[in-house]
Amino acid sequence: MARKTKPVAGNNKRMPPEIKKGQPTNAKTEEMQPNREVSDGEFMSANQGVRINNDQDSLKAGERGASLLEDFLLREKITHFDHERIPERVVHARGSGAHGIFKVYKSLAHLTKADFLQDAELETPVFVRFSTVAGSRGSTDLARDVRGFAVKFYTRQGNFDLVGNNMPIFFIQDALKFPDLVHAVKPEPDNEIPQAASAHDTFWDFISLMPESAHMIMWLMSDRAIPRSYRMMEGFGVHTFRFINERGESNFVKFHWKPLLGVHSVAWDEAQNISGKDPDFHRRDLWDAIESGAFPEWELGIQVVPEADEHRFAFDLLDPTKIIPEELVPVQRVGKLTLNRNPDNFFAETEQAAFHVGHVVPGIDFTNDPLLQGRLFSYTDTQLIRLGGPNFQEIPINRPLAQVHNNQRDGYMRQMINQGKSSYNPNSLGGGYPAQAPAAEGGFTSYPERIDGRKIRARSKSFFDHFSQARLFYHSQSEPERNHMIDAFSFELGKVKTIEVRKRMIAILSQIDQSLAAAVAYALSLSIPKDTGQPLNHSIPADADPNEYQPIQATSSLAKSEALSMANTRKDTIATRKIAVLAADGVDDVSLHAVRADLEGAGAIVEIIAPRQGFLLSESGAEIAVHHSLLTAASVLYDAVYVPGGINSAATIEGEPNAIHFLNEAFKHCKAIAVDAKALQVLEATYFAPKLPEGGSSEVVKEGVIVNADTAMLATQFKAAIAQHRFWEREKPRQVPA
Ligand code: HDE
Repeated sequence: MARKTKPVAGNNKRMPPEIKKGQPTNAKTEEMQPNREVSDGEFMSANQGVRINNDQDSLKAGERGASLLEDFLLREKITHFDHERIPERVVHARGSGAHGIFKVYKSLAHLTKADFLQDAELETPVFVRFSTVAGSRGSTDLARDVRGFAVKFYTRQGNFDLVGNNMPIFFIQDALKFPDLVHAVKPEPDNEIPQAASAHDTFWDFISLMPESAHMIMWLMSDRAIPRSYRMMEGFGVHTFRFINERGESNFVKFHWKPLLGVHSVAWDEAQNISGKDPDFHRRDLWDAIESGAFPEWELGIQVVPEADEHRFAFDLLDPTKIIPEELVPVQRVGKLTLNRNPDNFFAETEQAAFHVGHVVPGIDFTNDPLLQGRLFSYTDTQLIRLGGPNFQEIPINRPLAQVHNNQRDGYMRQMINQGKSSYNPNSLGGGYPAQAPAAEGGFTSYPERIDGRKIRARSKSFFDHFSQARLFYHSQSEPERNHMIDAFSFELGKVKTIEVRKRMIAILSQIDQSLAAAVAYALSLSIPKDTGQPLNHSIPADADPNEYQPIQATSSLAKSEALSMANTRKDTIATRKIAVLAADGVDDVSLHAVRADLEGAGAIVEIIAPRQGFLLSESGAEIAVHHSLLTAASVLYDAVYVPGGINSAATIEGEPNAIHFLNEAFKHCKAIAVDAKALQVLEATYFAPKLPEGGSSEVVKEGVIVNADTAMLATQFKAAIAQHRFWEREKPRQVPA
């Protein structure tokens, strides 16, 4: 290690030699460079720069004496350590972030003057943070929950944050109810149980009294709430926003993110297992994909509604519990987001990232959605407590690439050194600067929406259809997806102890779909309650007429929407899918390598799992590196499994209970399974073997289980099966004891 011999003034301000080996850079990641620290080859120093000679022993009064108060090195180190933690986010505490870039496909000038949406050549740096909502910072990634999908665009006109979720709607219609919702879903206040789970009394108590949550609950009980990967989920801006063009014309817009790998989920039983085997599953998946160069990509989609069409729909565009079905207003794909660089430091970047739905640029504006309006207050407020003061925008990950000049001053941890005497406007001593920018120079002007109304605490009647889109969602699901929802409701309500709450939920479900309500009621040994005329909605102002607040019955103009079912997602790639190969000494070289090469050629990640760590010896005596032993791997961490041939290998795997469990579980979770016909004995040891045709056929393809003696053909069939993601039809018998 090349060490400096003499202290050099300012040596700890030296810029690191390069940003991060092999990682793409962009204007934002380069702008953060002066804040990066690299210790390679450097001496250790205290915070004031003095070099440290002994970092092992505190200063004592004699070798066995008490520590001295004088020990500034001990005090500084311990004090800093004591203050290492900041409050976690009150919601969305658990998350993972990454840097990337965004490019629009072609100019959207006809819709918006936003600078970053004008030029297909322009690359806008972004930082994205994905999150769960309810759990704390250390909770499992695989909770049944909404996922946050927050994107910070560092545009030339300032930061634009699209702070969205992986579901296009929300639980409540008014921000005033947000603290209630969050209190209900968080662990219960007496014993702080359960962590990162909605399956408990307080959540369902609240939901069962709030029919406006019906649509969101359908999404939450669907497989969307247990994504396979952050890279395989959609994102939505949720609220209706506005685009404003140069002529000052406004169009309503809904934002979508469409993942290029398709939208995929895991099974609920699998999610619960992953939570134990690898609670960092999504974080690891995102990190590994970016490190390996398999950069996650999404297309930005927009649904545009001309202002004149504001009242064209049966639902209110301002109601955040409603989607605009894609059949009514198609999603135009207008640009691409690519995540290509992991953060250098989780705390500095991901934890300190401060998103705000109110960070907008000229060309993008708000609507009166009452949820959006409340959010416009909350996000700055929450950073003040979480990041400790009003200068959080100066933290490297938050500071814009656009220049900042204003008369805001001082406060905790101020970094900027404002020169000059004047910190007010108007001023003459500072030459009148900083000057207000005319709109033509990028000065933000709010859309002059006409508003004419009385000051009133009330809700528009147009917000009172709570069930038609909940029904549309349910009816748009494939049969397996509907079954999963029935199971999810039965699970969650099954964890609720208060029978009254269960009953109220059945009453709500019966407003959405009778067969759904009946199936869930059956699982709980309840019946669908007769219509007693009792109010369904309990979220009513004190002096209001309860009838005024009850849901109205409406039918959607659509019976189904294809876009709502994950069954209709793209299934044309196996890129980044993880494939386990169960092998042991004596594995057939061709059977292993040919299939492996084919899968890897298609972008999949293949890992060898053997009885022991280290390496195994193939039939020809070649050493093959082992990724995991059967002890450290689990089927729930893979998308598919392959058993290659080789007499000794097959005999060993057949005799390994963990390997047979691996296959049984992969079958139970409906994954693609391929077995070289020369290893058929392994398959015969599984639980599901009897479901294959008699006689040990050398070619079987059934519900994603492939047996073939011809490895080339096997690889082709296997790839096609993996691209399908899951074979849910296998769930029917539901007999697998894994
Ligand atoms: Fe948030 N939300 N939210 N939210 N939200 C926060 O801000 C809030 C809502 C969303 O990765 C907090 O910095 C209110 C909808 C994401 O850092 C807080 C209301 C949507 C993230 C807050 C909502 C979101 C947050 C907590 C109802 C989807 C994580 C920490 C009016 C469109 C951002 C923070 C990140 C975070 C308030 C509803 C998305 C407390 C009051 C709807 C993705 O300010």
